[in-house]
Amino acid sequence: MTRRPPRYSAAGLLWRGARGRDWPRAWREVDLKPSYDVVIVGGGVHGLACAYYLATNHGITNVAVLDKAYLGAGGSGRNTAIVRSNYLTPEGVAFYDRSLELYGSMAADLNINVMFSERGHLTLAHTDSALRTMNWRAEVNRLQDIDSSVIDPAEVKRIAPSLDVSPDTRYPILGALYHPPGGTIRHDAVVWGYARGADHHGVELHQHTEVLDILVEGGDGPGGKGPGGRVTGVHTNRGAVSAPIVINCTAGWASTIADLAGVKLPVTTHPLQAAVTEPVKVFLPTVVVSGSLHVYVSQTDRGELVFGASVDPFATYSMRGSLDFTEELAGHVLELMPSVSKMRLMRQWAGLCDMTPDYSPVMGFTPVDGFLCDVGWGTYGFKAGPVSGEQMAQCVATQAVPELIAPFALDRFTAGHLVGEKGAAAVGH
Ligand code: PYC
Repeated sequence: MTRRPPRYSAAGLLWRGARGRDWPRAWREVDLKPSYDVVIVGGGVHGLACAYYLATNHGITNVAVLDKAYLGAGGSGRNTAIVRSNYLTPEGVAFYDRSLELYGSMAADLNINVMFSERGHLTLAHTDSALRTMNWRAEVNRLQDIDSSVIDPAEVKRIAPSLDVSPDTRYPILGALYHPPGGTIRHDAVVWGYARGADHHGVELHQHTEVLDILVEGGDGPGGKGPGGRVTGVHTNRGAVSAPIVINCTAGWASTIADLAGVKLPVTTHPLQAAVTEPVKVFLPTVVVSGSLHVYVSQTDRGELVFGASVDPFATYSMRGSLDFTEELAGHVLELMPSVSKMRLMRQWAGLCDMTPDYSPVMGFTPVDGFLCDVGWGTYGFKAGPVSGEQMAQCVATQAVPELIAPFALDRFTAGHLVGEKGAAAVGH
């Protein structure tokens, strides 16, 4: 089934807005069927993008996306909406660059205003070793035609005048990696765009549908699960569903969902906190990241500053904000931008990050036939949503691992082929 997303004229939008009703549902609410060709666990950007590309690129529409909460309730709604492709490894650069490309055409592709703002991205270096890493990244980036270069403090000041670049600060800015194509995008619109697009192509979206078990037979582990087994479906709080393919697209619960199939993931889960200020006149034209000071900041079109810091140092599934975080954040932000000292924080939140040993994801097939993973995103998940969906859909449709995600296979941890991406982190670890 293919239905086109509704298109409204400006007059139609005004009329509906003024009446405040008569909006058609963005996606259907349907009964859960007893079987699908593909079940996707997790209704965030990754799961929805995968469903969308299964339907649009490969004509696979008998697909259910299941989420235990609402669409976008997890990492997709709890990030700081930064996108970029200035990674450290050639594998990472190629992969995130495809994501940036898909983000760039998303408004037209999905017919939704995702507010993509290619405002540029500065990663500050405060030490000689940080400057060396920035030069390394710039070299790797440029070899792959990514617009990325190291600039000096005077150029940093020209791009972001509110930064204190004087040499007598506690952490002087020695230079920065400048990546003009990086920027921000409205994260919830991305979720809604993929959800609506997938729905219009016949995919079913089931919110408040929790996966309680993954059904596997013939495996080496307890209950016939684990390596050597074959997936047959899932058990949910709304009943059993059979499916020959189940894809784990969760964040936060990646390892617990994989455990249900008898697959062990090398993942520990840590909260990552963020905060937003009251709105002020726009003064920060670019995204600014300081790995050494553990802070990244951008200004929304409404004028709020959106901040993030390091992942919390303990493993937990709690998503509570903490005073420690706000205190440290405020201290570090003021080192960089003393002029914002009077701004008030409005809100803080946390998302969950599934950290792998090399800070790269786990994508593709697993030792359980029919059970695939798109997980282990650490602090890079949101920016990878579109490309992950596209590539996972291709993996399912062709039953072959696409080149772009081959480096991120689960067996790299036993084969010793790690893809070390810690040096590209905006977030302290
Ligand atoms: O890698 O750019 C990044 C990032 C920002 C916030 C979390 N990760």
